[in-house]
Amino acid sequence: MRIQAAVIERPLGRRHRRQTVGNVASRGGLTSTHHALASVATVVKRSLLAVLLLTFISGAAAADQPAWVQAMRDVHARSKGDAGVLVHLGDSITYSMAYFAPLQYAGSAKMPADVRAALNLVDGYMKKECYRWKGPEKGNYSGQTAAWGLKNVDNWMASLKPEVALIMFGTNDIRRGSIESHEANLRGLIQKCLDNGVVVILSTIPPMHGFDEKVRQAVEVQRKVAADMKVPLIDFYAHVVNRRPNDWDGSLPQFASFSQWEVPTVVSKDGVHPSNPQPWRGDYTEAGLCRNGNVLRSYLGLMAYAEVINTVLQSRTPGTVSKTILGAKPPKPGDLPEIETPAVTIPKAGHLIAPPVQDWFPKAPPLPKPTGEVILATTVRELYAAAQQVKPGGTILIEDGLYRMPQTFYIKTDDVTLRSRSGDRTKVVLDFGTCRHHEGVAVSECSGVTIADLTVQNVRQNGIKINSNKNVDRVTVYNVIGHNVWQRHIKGPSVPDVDGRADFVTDCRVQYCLFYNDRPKQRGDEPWEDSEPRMGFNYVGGMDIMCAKGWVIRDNVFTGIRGKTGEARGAIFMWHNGTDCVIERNIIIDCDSGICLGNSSARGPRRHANGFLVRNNFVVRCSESNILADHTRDCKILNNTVHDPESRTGRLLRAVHANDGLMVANNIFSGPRIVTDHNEGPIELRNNLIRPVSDYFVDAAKGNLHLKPNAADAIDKAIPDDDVKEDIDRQARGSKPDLGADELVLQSD
Ligand SMILES: [Ca+2]
Ligand SMILES: [Ca+2]
Repeated sequence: MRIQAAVIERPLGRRHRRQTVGNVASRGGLTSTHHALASVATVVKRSLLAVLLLTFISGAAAADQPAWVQAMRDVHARSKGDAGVLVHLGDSITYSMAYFAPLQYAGSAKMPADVRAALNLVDGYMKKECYRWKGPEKGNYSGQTAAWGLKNVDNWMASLKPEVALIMFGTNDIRRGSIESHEANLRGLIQKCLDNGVVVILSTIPPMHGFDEKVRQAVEVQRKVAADMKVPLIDFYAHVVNRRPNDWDGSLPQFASFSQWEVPTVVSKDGVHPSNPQPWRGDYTEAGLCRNGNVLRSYLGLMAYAEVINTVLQSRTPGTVSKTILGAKPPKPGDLPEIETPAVTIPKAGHLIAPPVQDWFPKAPPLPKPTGEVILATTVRELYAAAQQVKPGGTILIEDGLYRMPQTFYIKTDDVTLRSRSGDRTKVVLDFGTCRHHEGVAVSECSGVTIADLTVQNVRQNGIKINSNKNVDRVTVYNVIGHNVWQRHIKGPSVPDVDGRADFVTDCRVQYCLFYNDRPKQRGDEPWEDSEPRMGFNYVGGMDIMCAKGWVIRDNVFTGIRGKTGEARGAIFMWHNGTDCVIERNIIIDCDSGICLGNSSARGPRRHANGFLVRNNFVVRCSESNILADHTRDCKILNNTVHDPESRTGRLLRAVHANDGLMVANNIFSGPRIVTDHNEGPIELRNNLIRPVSDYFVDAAKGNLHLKPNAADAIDKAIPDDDVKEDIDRQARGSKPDLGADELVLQSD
């Protein structure tokens, strides 16, 4: 008898897959079937050795075994059920045909040897029909609770004659009732089973979107009930959250592109039911357990039931599963192998994202064909390899597709271009939703890099990181979409002084980009603010650049970049020694803050912006600060159209602290007022229109602030200025320029 027990146990000294890290002995499911075949002979030899060892130490092992083993043996001694009858009592998570039923036809499933051995044991013992016992007559149904279980368990015991019951209730209980009533009903249900000689396996419930605390309380109760009543426990909750601590929840924005069951994490898009993505159905290796919630739960149920057959029903010595799956120590993140990234999925047709583009937004002229070495990347693997191989001046062309990026993508080679082959930025999406790092594309220790014609999305912290502190200059970001990036779409940190003098990141260009988030930032978007929530989930912005010199930021669109309480950082936020930059022809709609020169929370001798030119921008409803000047020198804010008619703060322009030489001229501030009363010195305000003029604009609701012919107090009312020869559309201003960013050019002109 003990020989079989030893076969179920993980054989000692087995080779592991290369990626395996940490304490593999504490969990099952790592070894490929190839290894299993190769090691059959070894297993047999070791089994004999194991028998000898187990015989020798059997006295000690009995004293060591979990309390539930003897307790369940005593229950089973009173069994009135039929041998081999397993019932699953539960709600829709159990009723699903994706749970447990697929094990009946798992002949070709990808199973490590220990899982295969458990399945062989169950197959040989359990009545076949139990694989497919689904429905209220069989003890499981959608929407049900432990109270329902308690009410019906007598009927099930009479009609089904179970020998073992695997019980998981709670998900509906806690949505409708108290933890206390859940506990009372669960205890009642289990007690009835035990009183009637039915062996119980209890399972904790999985995490559920929006019910973090209540689920945790229920799980604590379930653990305590199992310990008190001496029944074996599958800690499903721990198996889920330890495998995917930050992204078990399929309703997270990074999974937006997947359908309900296809999310590659453990809980489906409804945030409640386990997922069932096709690529990992029948994959009982760690790759599948990490990504397919029904595979994970089936695996746990299988391993647990096999162990109960082994130790309780057939009175053998407990195996490894008694310590791992049915023990108190489910795997921790560090115990698990690195998740392999599957090859890119190339869609059959169409765009991968639907950005909020309007037909009047600036359109990027196509880039010239690449010169020099070209490397084509069509998979995630090839993409990362290309970044290693590319030589200075080379181009990495990316084939259309959605690329799930497993780690930060570094470019460290001078004059490299990273761009899509098609030139369509909506068809090459670098998605960092399942990335193990918090930054997307990073440029480091090199200059002259261009990133163009693609999308960067679902980044927890910085979408494009210009590591300006590592000697980076001349970066161009062109026709790029940034989507759902939860700190900064582009970040340039400070550059250390050289010989006591300010140093800079010079001559970068950001043009024809679209940066947008689908909703305000919230808890759970990125780990830093979760752990440090004093900014109220407002630590999010568009571009946040320090030490910029000679930058040009033009023809970009920023929209929906907002924090939880409306205090997000600027769409364009330039500070800490910024010098001689041009910010023009940008369109900023419904962000919390628009163009921010300076940082109120970082004052000191350094000026934040020196010699900046801010002209011909549309800034729409960015109420926290539409345009901010804070600690600047010799900056010009000319011919912008700012529209925020409902503003309570009046911050269509906000000039505070010292702004020496600031010139604000020919702008339209369509709102109640501008705020300059806390400015510490004189500034020049010249010829601005300051009052709500919504009816002057083509479509103010959508942010289109082009002038209509009735804009009487704007048309031809600007003082000509050599700094503003063109408008937001690059149309000539002529001798009678209009106020604001748009020159109304009629056919007859
Ligand atoms: Ca004019
Ligand atoms: Ca125009």
